[in-house]
Amino acid sequence: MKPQIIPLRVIGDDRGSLVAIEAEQNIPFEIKRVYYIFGTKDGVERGFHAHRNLQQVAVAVRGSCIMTIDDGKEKTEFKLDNPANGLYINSMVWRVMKDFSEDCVLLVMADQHYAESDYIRDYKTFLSELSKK
Ligand code: T46
Repeated sequence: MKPQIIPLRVIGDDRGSLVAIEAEQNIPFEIKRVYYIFGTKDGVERGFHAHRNLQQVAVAVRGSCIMTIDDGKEKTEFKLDNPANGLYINSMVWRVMKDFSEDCVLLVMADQHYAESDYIRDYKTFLSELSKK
């Protein structure tokens, strides 16, 4: 599956809104880890890596940011600014995050535990590993 926005159903009533995220239902994998990025300083860019095996879904549960996904051939920019949208991020894509609003809370669900060995933090290595796939 390519990087894409997954719409998350909003259950709303006169009290407000609720979104339920369920592994292998509206998220296409079993969730092993959840983390969130917040308090990002003005002008900061994060990411600059790919993952060898990891799949993730990212949701801006508050505020907004831009996530650029580069598959080695083309770059696609996704604006994450809606808690009812998840961005599915497959393995072997380079990601850069920027333009975080001051209030941005980016929630990320992952299908693997944290492992630094899964990261490719050098762009040339990323392209080289991609060409061997
Ligand atoms: C990704 C984007 C969207 C941990 O110890 N455990 C964790 O689960 C994570 C995610 C990170 N860390 C450590 C590793 C670094 O020492 O936290 C530090 C910051 O991580 P990093 O510089 O990789 O953060 P970002 O924002 O560049 O990337 C993160 C995720 O690491 C990455 O998987 O896809 O968010």
